[in-house]
Amino acid sequence: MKRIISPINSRQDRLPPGQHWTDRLIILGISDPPDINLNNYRLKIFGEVEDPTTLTWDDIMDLERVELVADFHCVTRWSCKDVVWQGFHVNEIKRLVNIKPTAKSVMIHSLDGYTTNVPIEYFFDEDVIFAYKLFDKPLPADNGYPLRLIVPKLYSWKSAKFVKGIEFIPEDRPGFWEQRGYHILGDPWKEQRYSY
Ligand SMILES: Nc1nc2c(c(=O)[nH]1)N[C@H]1C(S)=C(S)[C@@H](COP(=O)(O)O)O[C@H]1N2
Ligand SMILES: [Mo]
Repeated sequence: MKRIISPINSRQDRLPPGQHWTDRLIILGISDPPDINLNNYRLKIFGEVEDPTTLTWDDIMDLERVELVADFHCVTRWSCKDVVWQGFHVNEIKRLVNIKPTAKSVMIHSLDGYTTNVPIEYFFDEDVIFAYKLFDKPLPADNGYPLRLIVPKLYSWKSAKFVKGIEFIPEDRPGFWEQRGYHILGDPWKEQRYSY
């Protein structure tokens, strides 16, 4: 299996300003985790793409598996070192749907009603994956079962849990927390916490 170590882990300023290390992921979500039956689970990929598609869980299991080791930085100031995820790399999506040149950003849709936006150049990055395992075990319900986006270079509200849809959009627009005062991008090293 291919192993990716996020380049953020080897930064000289590994801990972003205003953060402190914790020894585990702290569960933060807008509601309880949704009930999931993998037989009915579908991942919809749509928007500014040539070939929109809907994947079943079996389709997802057929995608090449990668391991990602990455620090995790929450805007509420805790950070967790070397979290180990497994899943598929975002480049698999390029192969599946043919992204149109008009796609400038991605809106992630989750089963709990959560959404978050990630500009296309941050989405298609070497260390961005959709994870279904955490520390070698199936992703726990609270951490995003069955599928979760991981974007190590941005604050972890961008790492959407319970993903059900990937929408390519022609213009960046705010998701759930971004509409409620969080920064539109969220770079931890620039302390882009809030939009005011
Ligand atoms: N679908 C969904 N994803 C979400 C959230 C949420 O409420 N719903 N909260 C975000 C926030 S603010 C954080 S800090 C992380 C927390 O991840 P964890 O619970 O695995 O530690 O999930 C992010 N992803
Ligand atoms: Mo967060």
